[in-house]
Amino acid sequence: MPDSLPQRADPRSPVRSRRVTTVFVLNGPNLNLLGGREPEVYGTATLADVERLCRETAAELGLTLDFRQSNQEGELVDWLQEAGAAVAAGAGIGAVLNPAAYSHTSIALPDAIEGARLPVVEVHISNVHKREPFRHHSYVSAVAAGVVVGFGVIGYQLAIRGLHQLRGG
Ligand code: CA2
Repeated sequence: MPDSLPQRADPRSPVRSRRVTTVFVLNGPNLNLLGGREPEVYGTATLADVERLCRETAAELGLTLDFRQSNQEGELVDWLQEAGAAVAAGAGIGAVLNPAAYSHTSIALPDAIEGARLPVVEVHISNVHKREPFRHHSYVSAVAAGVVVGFGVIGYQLAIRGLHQLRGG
């Protein structure tokens, strides 16, 4: 074959199996405080503990974990767009998102998820439906592929597994 012709990837090539596939886990405002106050609502695990749990689950599924937390709505929007671009490029399966209080207030987060065509599983540590009425509605749920609520921090592991299954296992 002449050098000038583009080389097509051989689908049986071992190079394909070396592709890194990322699962993003994105956390919203105040989740950096986990493990401190309100243990009766959120348990005693810290966000670093949650990251360790997610890393274990991602590794079991052969995924690379990209774990982040921000108190800024705009930064979360940027990260959702980044995750969407990774999925479009075949380098990511989607995102597990705990939007925290922005679940109940933000239009920008669901707009970003839809705009980026990002598969998202929404997770809440507490059972928001057992709590104050203002926590019963999430704008994110309408654009999420699935929602995991009330299982404590184990919910993150369930969400990663669910997202992985939804994306074809
Ligand atoms: O249950 C969840 O995961 C929430 O997303 C947590 C948010 C809350 O606004 C949502 O309604 C439900 C709050 C995250 C703040 O976490 C804290 C942890 C310890 C101390 C204070 C806040």
